[in-house]
Amino acid sequence: MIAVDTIRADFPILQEKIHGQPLVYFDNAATSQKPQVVIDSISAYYTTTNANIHRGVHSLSQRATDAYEGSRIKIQKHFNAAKSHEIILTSGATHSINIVAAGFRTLLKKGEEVIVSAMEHHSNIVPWQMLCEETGAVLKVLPMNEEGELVMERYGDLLTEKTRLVFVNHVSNALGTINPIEDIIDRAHKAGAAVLIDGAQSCPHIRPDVQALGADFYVAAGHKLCGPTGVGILYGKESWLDKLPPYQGGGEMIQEVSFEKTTYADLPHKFEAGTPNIAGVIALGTAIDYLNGIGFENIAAYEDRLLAYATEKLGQIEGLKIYGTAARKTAVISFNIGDIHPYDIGSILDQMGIAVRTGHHCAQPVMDFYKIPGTVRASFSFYNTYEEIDRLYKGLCKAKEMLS
Ligand code: C6P
Repeated sequence: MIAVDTIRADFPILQEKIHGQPLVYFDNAATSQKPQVVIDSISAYYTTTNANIHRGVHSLSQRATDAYEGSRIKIQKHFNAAKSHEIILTSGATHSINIVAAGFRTLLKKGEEVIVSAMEHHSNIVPWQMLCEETGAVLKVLPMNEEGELVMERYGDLLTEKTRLVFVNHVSNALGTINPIEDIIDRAHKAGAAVLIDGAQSCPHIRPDVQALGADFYVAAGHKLCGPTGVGILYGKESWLDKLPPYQGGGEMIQEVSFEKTTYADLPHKFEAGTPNIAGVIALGTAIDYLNGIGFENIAAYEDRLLAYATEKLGQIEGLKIYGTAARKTAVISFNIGDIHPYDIGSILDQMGIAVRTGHHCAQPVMDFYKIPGTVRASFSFYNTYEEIDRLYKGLCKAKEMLS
C-alpha cells in the first residue's frame, strides 16, 4: 500500500507552482524528484563530513570514506551483487556503459559480433557503434514489433558462435516496455556471449537481483532513483571487471606509478579515477534506503494502477494514439494526438503546470520505426496521483481543441 499524501509531503518540489498552477510532474523517466531526506543528506555531508576519501589519515577523511563505502555496500545489497567491489560508482548510466564499451576495445576482434535491441536509448547504441568502428566488429539489431516488444523469435538467428556481447535495456525509456531479460541473458550465455543490461529505466520500479538474473553487467542512473544527478552505478561480475582495462587514468586508480610503468589498483578503484561525487554517492545510498522503506512491490503495484487508469482515461481522447502497448510495461505512456506536433502539446501542458517530455527521447531508432518525429511522454511515479492524471486528461482535451 502507498500512503500517497504522506509520501508527497516528503517531496518539497511537489508544492511548487508553475505558471500559477500546482506542479504536475510527469517527467519521471527523465529524472525523478528528490525527497527531503536526500536533500538533507547532501547538506549534512557538506556540513559535517566533507573531506576527500581514501586519502587522509585524519578523522574527517575517514568519516567521509566510511560514508562513501557504506553507500557502496547499500547499493551492493540492493542489487544483490555477490561482492561490494563489483559495484563501480560512476557519474551516470552513460558513463557506466562507456566504461564497458571502451574496455571491450581490447577484447573484441574484427568480424566478431555484438547484438543491440531496436529500442535502445542512444547511450546504449552510440558507445557500441564507436567500439565496432574501432575494432571492425559487427553490430546486429534485434528488431521490435508494432506493440513495442522485442521480436524474440529473431533472437536465435542473430546469436551465432561469433556473438561476444548482447546489450539491451531492461525497460525502454521511450515506450515503457519491460523486456524479457531473463531469456535474453540465458540464451546469450548458452551461445557464449556476455550481456549488459541497461537498467536506467527499470531501477526506479523494479529491484534487480543481478545474481539471479546472471547479468554480466547491469547499469543504473542515480538521479532516476530519487538520488542526485551526477551519480551512476555499474555492476559487473568480478571476472569481467578483472578482464576489462581501466577507462580513465588518474589518481586513486593506481597501485604504483613510475615513468617506466604504472600498475593499477584492485577493484573497484581501478575504474574510479579522480575524486568522485562523494556527496552524491552518499545521498544515493539515502535514496535507496528511502525507496526500500516504501518497498518496490508497493511502488510497482501502485504505479501499475496509475498506468491502467491513465491508459483508460487518455484512450477516451479521440485521435490519441499510444506508442508502446506491450503486455509488460512500466508506468510510461508515449503518445501523439492526430498530427499535432508533440512539442506544441508539451508547451500547452506546461502553461497548465504539467511537465511531460516531448521529442525523440534520445531513442531515434524507435521513432524511425514508427515513422514519427517524436511523441509526448508522460511517465508516472509513486508520488503521482489519479487527480493529476485527470488534470493531464483535461489539459490534453484543451490542447487538442486549441491545436486542431
Ligand atoms: N534517459 C529520458 O528522458 P544518464 O543520462 O546517463 O543518466 O542516463 C542515460 C540513459 C540510459 N539508458 C536509458 C534507458 C535511459 O532512459 C537514459 C536516460 C532519460 O529518457 C534522459 S535522456
